[in-house]
Amino acid sequence: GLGEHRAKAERMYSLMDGFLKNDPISLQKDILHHVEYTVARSRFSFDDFEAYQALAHTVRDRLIERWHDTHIYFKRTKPKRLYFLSLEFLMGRSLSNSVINLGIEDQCAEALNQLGFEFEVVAEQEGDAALGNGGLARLSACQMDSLATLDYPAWGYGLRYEYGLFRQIIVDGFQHEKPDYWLNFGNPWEIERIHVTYEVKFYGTVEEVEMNGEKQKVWIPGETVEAVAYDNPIPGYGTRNTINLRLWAAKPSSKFDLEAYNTGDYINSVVNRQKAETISNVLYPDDRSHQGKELRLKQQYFFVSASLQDIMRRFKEEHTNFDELPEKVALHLNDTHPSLSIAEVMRMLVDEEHLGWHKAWDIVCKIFSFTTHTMVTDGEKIPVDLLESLLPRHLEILYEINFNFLEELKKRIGLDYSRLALLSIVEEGAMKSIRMANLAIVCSHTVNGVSKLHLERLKTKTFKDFYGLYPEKFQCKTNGVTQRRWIVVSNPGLRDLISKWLGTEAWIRDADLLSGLRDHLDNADFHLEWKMVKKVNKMRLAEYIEAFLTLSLLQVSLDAMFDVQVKRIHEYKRQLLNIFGIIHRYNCLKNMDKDSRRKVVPRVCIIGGKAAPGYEIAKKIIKLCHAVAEKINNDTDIGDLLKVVFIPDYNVSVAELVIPGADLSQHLSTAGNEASGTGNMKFLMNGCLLLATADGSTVEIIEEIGEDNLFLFGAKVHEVEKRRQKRLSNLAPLQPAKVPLHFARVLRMVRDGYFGHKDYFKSLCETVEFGFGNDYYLLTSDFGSYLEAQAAADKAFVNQDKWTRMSILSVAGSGRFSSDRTIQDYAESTWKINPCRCPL
Ligand code: Z16
Repeated sequence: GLGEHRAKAERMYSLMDGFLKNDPISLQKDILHHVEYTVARSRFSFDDFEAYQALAHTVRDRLIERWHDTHIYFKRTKPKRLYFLSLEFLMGRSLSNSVINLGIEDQCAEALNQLGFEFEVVAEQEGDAALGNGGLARLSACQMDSLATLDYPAWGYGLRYEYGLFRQIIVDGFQHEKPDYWLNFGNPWEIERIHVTYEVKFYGTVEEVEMNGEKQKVWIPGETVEAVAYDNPIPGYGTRNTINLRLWAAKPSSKFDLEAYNTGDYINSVVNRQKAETISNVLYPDDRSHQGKELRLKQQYFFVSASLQDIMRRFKEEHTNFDELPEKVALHLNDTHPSLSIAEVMRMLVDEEHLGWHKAWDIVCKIFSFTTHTMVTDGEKIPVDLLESLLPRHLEILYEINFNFLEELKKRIGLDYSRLALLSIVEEGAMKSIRMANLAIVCSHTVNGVSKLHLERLKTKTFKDFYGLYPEKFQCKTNGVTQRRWIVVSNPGLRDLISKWLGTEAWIRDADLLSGLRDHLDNADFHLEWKMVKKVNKMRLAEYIEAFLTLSLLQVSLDAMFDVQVKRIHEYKRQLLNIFGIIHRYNCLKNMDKDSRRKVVPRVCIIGGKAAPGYEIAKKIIKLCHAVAEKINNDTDIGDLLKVVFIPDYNVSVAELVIPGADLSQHLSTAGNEASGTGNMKFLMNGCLLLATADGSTVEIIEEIGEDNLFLFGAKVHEVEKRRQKRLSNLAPLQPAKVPLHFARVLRMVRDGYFGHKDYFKSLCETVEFGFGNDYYLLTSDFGSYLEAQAAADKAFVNQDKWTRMSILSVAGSGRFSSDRTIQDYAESTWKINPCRCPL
């Protein structure tokens, strides 16, 4: 009975001796314990990596305690929960972030010190968790940090890819891809839940059966795979709350290939079991193109099915009536990738729970919300052929959803078939397919854009027709990044400086307080300390560059302006504009006399980023970058005045090093192409000035810091369309006089082989030439304005006082770009969830 239960609990408690302690001595004991019993090394001899492992396990134990308390508390209070569904999470490293959010960084550092280790060195041992491509995936990671910190009862769901995003190796200036087997050295940050498993089914047929006198569809699947849960605790800052990121791995089911066993083909059936594991094997490295591959569809459904079984099981443990689902469950679709969830929830409610279609549809339309991350209309599509064989029942459900939708639509807009065809979830034609965005929009109660400009484009272009139908669905939730990782973890010097001058650390939970830095804008001591912090970060970055590029014995001067462009390589992000600008700068330097050269601001131009393996033009951009670097860096006539560096294998932990060390950062997308951009926010938070177009979230950064506080250039969104049309209506190639002279010269140098590899660069040059690529991204017409912005940056850098003021004002204006603001907005206006703070 109850008494017995209490006695047992008390006995357990006395055995546990309360919670784990966080003083340096206790931490030290735990570290040594893990050295001996987890890592199985001698406590008298272990290296930095083993120290990392032992410390990671020590921290993990503390995370588990809080994780448990949080989930017991959630279970008891039964709040409405948010389920954040995303196929990608770019978590990076966990040690520093966890230690900071747990508030035990000093104690850990001291514990390690006494054992003869240094925290920074130990933390460097950790590899990145890179289960995502770029902005979208890192955004998910920042948002998990904010959800935990703001005490929201949220779960993240994702896939535990065995191979994350490929590692980029540069050989002779060319990108090569190497697999990222991140689990090789173990992963202390996950908890394997061997008992949390679900069967996920594929293929087979749909049959109609009689049930209680009614006809009912049932899916007879042909293949079963098992999903195993791996839990990744996400600690909040300044709270005990620690939420869960649950990632699924595929394992062969005990039912797998039973047939072959029975027929005696033992060896082949064991070999075939491997097929199941390949589902969660590898992350697709294309950040925008959708290829309609079966394995990708399998991944999506595997993820959706396992997550929804888990979510429904939890709901049914706490509630009995599906009418309560919308009050207790919010499902968020991070882009279209998980939108098969819609068909899956319908299938569960109709086929398994036997709700009527309309009742089920009514519920489904109240639980989903959707964020889109793209400006383009040509979104994700799933070929009907693929669905028909892999998920036959889901295809039927999707057809029925579409049929009902179109019937409703006809009542509203009449028999306007061309409009109906545009809005339809099913695309007819040579390759009949399901338009995932249309599905997500029709069924979600909210469709979110990731910046004001993005939302505006969604309303007037991308989803114009849907906006006409459901204007109330369309909302803006401008992206943000977490200041915990992007200042506290990555820039400890700046963290201390900010806290000292604000007189509080409260900005770590409330980024709006950063505006208080404006009070010290004219303080000379503050300026001095500010410049010192940047200098130290530049030194760290310089060391890294020099260590990486030992072959060319590159040295970089700390007096130079560190100018950085790091992000995925894409034509629309215009790394090519940057390189052309560098070549132009080189030409100018070559034509200068000694006297003029003395007045030049030295530059270190740093470029980094991965190209999707199949994206030929992006790969040529990387090669061009190396070819230009080789020419310029080896020109003794140029010396320190200009250096070009390509940083290989750009990822989260490289970003943590590069961003704080940058003076200037470049965000060059042709206006109207970058949905938001989040790199700009990270640089802003680190006191780095922006050189940017008026695109995505930069427009809102300007609202916060003013046009004078960054280097703005290029065509505005409304001008881009006009220029494109003008360019196409020109029947003859642009007259040389009309192609800005400098641009023409730079282009000619690349085309004529000044940097070698003439044939290889031909198609790259053609993207910006008339009659071929037609310069779709308008490099030609933006080049002049780009050079002017660069000149303005040079001029500002000479006046270090002015530069420092701009830098301070950047950080002071970055508060709005905290993901805490984004998440609070989502919670209140989209998900309708409340904080649920676990008591101490
Ligand atoms: C991605 O990272 C983004 C969009 C997309 O369609 C696919 C991927 Cl993998 C990015 C956007 O390009 C970027 O502007 C935005 O800041 C980011 O998603 C987060 O919203």
